[in-house]
Amino acid sequence: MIKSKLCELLGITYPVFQGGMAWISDGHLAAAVSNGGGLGIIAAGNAPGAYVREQIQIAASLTKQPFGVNIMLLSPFADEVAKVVVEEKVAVVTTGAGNPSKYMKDWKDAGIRVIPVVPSVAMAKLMTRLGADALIAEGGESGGHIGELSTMVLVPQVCDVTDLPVLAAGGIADGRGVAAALMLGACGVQVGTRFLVAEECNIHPNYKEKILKANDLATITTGKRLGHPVRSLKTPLSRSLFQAEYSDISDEALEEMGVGKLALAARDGDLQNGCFLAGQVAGMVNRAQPAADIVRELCEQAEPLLKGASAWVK
Ligand code: TUI
Repeated sequence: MIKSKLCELLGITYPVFQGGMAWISDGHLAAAVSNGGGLGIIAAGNAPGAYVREQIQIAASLTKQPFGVNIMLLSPFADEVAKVVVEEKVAVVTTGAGNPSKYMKDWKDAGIRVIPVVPSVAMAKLMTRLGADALIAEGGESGGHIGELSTMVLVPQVCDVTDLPVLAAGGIADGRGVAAALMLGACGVQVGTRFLVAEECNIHPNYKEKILKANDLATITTGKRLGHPVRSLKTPLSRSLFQAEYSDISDEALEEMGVGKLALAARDGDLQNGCFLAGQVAGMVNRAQPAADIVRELCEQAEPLLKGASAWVK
């Protein structure tokens, strides 16, 4: 059984978080992951506080295990959602796409475990100083909004500057990734893309089919010019966003091209105009399963690899 200090800190069986994916990670998926012994996470994305409150209540009705909420800091509703998580007494808050400093004191005073995504060593140091409970070092292999560094180089450098538990994210979809993350110094992982095909993941079937059919080169990064690079599956939309970035179109018009496209993918399965966020591991995700099986399999596959690691040492 794979165990780490993260399991003790949060009262979870397996050191596996399900990434909070905007328009995708709802109360049903989060509860299924938490019931499977990992930490399920509801994504606030760009949604208002009332939606997040509703999803928290759904998850709480479906599981007695702890679960979390991810707050996307670029959201116009971030302040509102930051209050909802306190009122609803959620166990864990993760943050993404920005600096959560201004909320940290309120969350800590409410007894919430605060676990920010850090894309750099500087952010890891700052979050450690401000009292985070753990850190998620997310590399650019991830789907969605990404930083500069890859998981392989980010995780050890973050581990070197903090005593907090570190989770590795980005590029992890099976037990080999889990074992490698632990070797880099992490004591847990966050996985997004593989949970897209979980049976309890309520997205359009076209999205799941695109993931199951994806190969190693199926993703593309767009949005660099606008300062927020985003990784998604190659589609007519993402190819035209990519081309537009190197044209003389204005930043405002480029920004406008991306608005509302996550919902078109997740809710409507619009293969032409949707933005299907996914990590580079999409090519490794070949089977739909219950969320609990994904959590267990990730850890059970890592066990023999870690036990066998001594074979390298002569
Ligand atoms: O947040 C994510 N992934 C996301 S958010 C999202 S919704 C969105 N859609 C369009 C454009 C932008 C966002 C889709 N996927 N992952 C966690 C993450 N956080 N990755 C990178 C960061 C990050 C970046 C900068 C965290 C902190 C940070 O700090 C910058 C600073 O100094 O303020």
